Amino acid sequence: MTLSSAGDTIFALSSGAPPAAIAIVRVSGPGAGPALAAIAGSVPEPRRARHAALRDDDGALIDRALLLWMPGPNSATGEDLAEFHLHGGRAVVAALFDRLAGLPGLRSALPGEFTRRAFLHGRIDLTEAEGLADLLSAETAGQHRRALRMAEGGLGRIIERWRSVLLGLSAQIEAAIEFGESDEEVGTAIRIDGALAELAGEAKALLAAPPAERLRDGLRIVAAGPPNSGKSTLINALAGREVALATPIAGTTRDIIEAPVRLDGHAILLTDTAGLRDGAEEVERLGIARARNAIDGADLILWCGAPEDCPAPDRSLLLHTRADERSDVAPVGSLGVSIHDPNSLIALRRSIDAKAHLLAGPDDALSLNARQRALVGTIAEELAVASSMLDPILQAEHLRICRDALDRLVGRSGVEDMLDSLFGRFCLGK
Ligand SMILES: Nc1nc2c(ncn2[C@@H]2O[C@H](COP(=O)(O)OP(=O)(O)OP(=O)(O)O)[C@@H](O)[C@H]2O)c(=O)[nH]1
Ligand SMILES: [Mg+2]
Repeated sequence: MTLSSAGDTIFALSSGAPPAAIAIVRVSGPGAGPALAAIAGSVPEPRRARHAALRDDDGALIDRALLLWMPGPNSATGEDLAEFHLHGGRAVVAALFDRLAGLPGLRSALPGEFTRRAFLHGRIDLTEAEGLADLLSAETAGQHRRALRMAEGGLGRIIERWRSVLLGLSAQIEAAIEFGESDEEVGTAIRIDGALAELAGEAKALLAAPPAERLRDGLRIVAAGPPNSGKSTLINALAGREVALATPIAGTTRDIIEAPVRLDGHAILLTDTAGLRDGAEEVERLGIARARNAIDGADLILWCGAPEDCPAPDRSLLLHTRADERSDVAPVGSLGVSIHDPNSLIALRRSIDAKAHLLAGPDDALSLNARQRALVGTIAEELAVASSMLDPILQAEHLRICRDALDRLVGRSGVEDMLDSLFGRFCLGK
């Protein structure tokens, strides 16, 4: 998709689906001012709300509405921008749409096109656009706060600081290359090494934060263990509904069963798996292979088997399931749970909540998505390599690669291929 942002003017309903109390229609591009003049008689004072009658081309009244006029480049999109706040009835909105579509150079916007224009005009960088996309889809308080931090330029500002430090260091290296070795330059090299190591440390710290996908798509919590250990029953209890079949027959669950739930404010993807055992028949074996994959990809495993058999103790909560029926007591470090003992389920939820808090990290942390992590990873590596190099020419080359990765991070270069998929995530009118 190629979009010319000069020349054409876009419009869309930016508020929720009608009918609603108020509908907000945005118009962005060079035709926004003429559209206001044509429909409302004149263009209002910039950035001041004005009440006016909206009229069709034959003078018929469409609605009385509040108008906003935000001339570019100091507008959300960086272009001339008009907003109509009208009554949110379907026919009212449809009439305004017809009127706008009849004006020369105006067309309906594509999903995310307003934000895309804001990015193309440098009003926001790519990390802020990514944060906005997450903000629009945020459902939990944690997702909201992280997305807001990104949308407000939390990462963009760090990148800008790194850029200016790197530019300064590159200049020092260039000078060292030009003037050759001397005692003074040895001093410069040490200063540069220290600064590079410091930046590399910052990059590594960013990478250590929980990935954004974990918060966006939910923590993956997987119930696993031997057949008949009560995994499906547990998943049903946690989900609060019958997600999976639970029967006394060992090998009931064959496939992966996923249930997105909200537990104490955390978005969680609960996963039930086939019981692990040797010598199962073909279909069950396929299910067990899937169970092992789910265990590998889990953020947290609810392990329902013997503690010594747990495949990943560092990512597991050890559970002593069906506790009411057993004569043995829960071993140290295991939590006894019984479906018939509400207190044990409350204790389980508390343990899950504590783990989820740890996995999600503090609410004010910056969470990087896969694209951002790959680039920050490159930066951390290149900085480490550069600081270990003695040859300033090679050092300069590694710093150039770092600067290139920084440009990609904020969308200054090499991002054409991902813009469609990013802005396609936005709703119409954003
Ligand atoms: N008394 C008692 N019975 C339980 C408890 N949890 C599960 N059960 C019973 O144990 C049997 C097996 O439970 P499931 O949840 O199907 O076990 P599973 O681990 O999913 O089994 P597979 O899918 O075969 O691997 C069922 O009859 C459950 O009703 C419990 O805490 N107490
Ligand atoms: Mg089961």
